[in-house]
Amino acid sequence: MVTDRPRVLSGIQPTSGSFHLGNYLGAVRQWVSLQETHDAFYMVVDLHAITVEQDPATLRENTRVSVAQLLGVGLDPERCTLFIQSHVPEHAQLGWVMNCFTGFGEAARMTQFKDKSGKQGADRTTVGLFTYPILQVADILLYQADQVPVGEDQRQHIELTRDLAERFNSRLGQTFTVPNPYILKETAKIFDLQDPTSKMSKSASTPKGLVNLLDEVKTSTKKIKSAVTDTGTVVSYDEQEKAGVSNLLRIHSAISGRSVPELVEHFEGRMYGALKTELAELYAEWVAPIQQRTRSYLDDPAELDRVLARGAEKARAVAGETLATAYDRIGFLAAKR
Ligand code: ATP
Ligand code: LTN
Repeated sequence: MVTDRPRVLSGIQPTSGSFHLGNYLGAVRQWVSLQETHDAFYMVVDLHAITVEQDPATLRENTRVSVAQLLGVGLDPERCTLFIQSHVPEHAQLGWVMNCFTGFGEAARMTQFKDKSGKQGADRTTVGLFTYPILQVADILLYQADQVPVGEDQRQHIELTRDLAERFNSRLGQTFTVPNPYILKETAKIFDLQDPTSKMSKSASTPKGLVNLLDEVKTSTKKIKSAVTDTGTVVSYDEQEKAGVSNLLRIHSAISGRSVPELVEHFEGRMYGALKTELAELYAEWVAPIQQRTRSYLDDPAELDRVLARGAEKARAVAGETLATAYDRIGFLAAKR
């Protein structure tokens, strides 16, 4: 499809049986709305997933569940291109090229690598985890993406993408679009419900503050109702002094569509319990149809395969063209058929 819409591209890892509320509000929700206005490419990044050890059967299952969930939350294969990263070999190919354009020190400054490798120790850290952001650069540049909808934690990787695109373009001629991050301030960082100073993450030390979209609704509503707040009583927005309450207000606002000031007024004279109970109810109502749609996609593997085959074909058409141009600029001798 030829379109003059700006292009967006993003990816999510199939490293868990369910996306969490941070993934959804920080990134995937924007994917759904951007498919209406942009030429949108979204992928499940299984090559990135193996930067930490994966059990093969679980990876395969989580990849399917990820695709089903993306459809379940509202991605429409008629409106966007949805595919699996490993179905498009150009990612690994351009990834190698980008490795050769990245300084070792430059890669070593990536904070997410430092955090993750620090947690797991040098012996358990793969070289793949080190070059992870460079593969992400290739993901983005292959599609000439104008914008990349992600959460705040990905900002540095998008900066790296910009730097490498500019470096390649200035050395070898205009080849890649220099992308911008698309990060919505209100939902850029959703915090853990038990530790509202840390981002909600599947690798948190305890799952108590993590809301997984596919968990039993009762489990999640319980977590919301026991979210950590503070010793005050007045529902108001203050990221420093009331991190927990502010996080709940932001989540409420994103799901209900009501602004934070409006919610503060709505809860005037009521205590934190009222906010938690209302949010738990709101969440339950919102997530039920998502779970149901996800399940129905999982029950139809043939349809899922069709969506992915079409997605890979559309993605390869774009990625192949960019890779050919990049190879030519680099000076690789063209393979004659
Ligand atoms: P996690 O921290 O749970 O391991 P991740 O960032 O390593 O997640 P993905 O699951 O692939 O990896 O993340 C997908 C998207 O979700 C990214 O755009 C990321 O920025 C976003 N995201 C992850 N956690 C949050 C959060 N707590 N708040 C906002 N956005 C988030
Ligand atoms: N590192 C990202 C996932 C990712 C991505 C991408 C995001 C891989 N490739 C390309 C945007 C564009 C993360 O969310 N952890």
